Amino acid sequence: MTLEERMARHRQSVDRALDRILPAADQQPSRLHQSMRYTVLAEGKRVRPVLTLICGEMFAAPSAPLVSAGAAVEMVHASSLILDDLPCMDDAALRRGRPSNHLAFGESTALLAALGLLNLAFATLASLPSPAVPSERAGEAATVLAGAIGSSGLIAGQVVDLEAGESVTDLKTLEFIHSHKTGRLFIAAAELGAILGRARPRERQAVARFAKNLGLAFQITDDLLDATGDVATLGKDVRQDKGRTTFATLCGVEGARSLSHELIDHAVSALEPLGRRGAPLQDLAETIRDRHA
Ligand code: GRG
Repeated sequence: MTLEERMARHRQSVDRALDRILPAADQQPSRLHQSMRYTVLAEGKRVRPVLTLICGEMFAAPSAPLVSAGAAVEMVHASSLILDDLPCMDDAALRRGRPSNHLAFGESTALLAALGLLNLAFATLASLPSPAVPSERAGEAATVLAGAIGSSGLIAGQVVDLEAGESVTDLKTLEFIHSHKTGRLFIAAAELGAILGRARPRERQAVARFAKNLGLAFQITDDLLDATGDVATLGKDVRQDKGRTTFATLCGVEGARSLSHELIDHAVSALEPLGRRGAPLQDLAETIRDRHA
């Protein structure tokens, strides 16, 4: 199976699970549930849940719980997108090719939808225990995901990003921001697959190192696309980073590109302990090296 076929299959199973897990659009309070569905079910790349599913399959994780874990990761990601777009944060007007959640539903509903999604993500992990998934493993998955989001994870990255504002930031701070805002959820996504597949510590460490490097490379390519891409292809505002320090402004377009390639090389070398089993992850890394959207 090619990587494209594998990714399409994973995206489809995650989308089906999300549709099933999310409250129906007409369930009261319907505006809130519409708002939750609006961002999660909009067209996104689903790269984080795909990472969960590829890692889980690599370690023969049971399929249904693996897909649910991928859906939980995507709900957290969508929650972070809604929050990130709010006027008090990045104040972005366009997301996933549509008006941002707060522009479509109002700020208070958007905020509550983001909280509803977070809650639902953890409820989904709490429902994993079954003969195939002992409760300690579901608990470990929840602990990893909570750690990735919390005040030492995405939230830390966002706070430092907001504090930096438009002042010039050094490379170390920029790396801190994005290894937290983006990297931490990539790592958790990969680790959830490894946890459900009962990977050995060395194997879990390998996928976590892979995801750490891939997450940062993904963010750098995001900066490059913001600097060089267009709204129609990306489905979100471009040149949003104007006035802010990004990898592209700090290192120049070529410098940022070579940094992202270097990180992808590191990601691929992290897979060595996995031998041939790491091939789908290596292919995934190469799609990010070449990404245009
Ligand atoms: C409590 C969940 C939570 C978060 C609070 C708001 C916040 C802290 C963090 C913001 C994190 C964030 C939105 C980082 C940007 C990461 C990024 C590269 C987003 C774009 O991801 P893609 O390109 O988007 O995968 P699609 O739409 O394809 O899924």
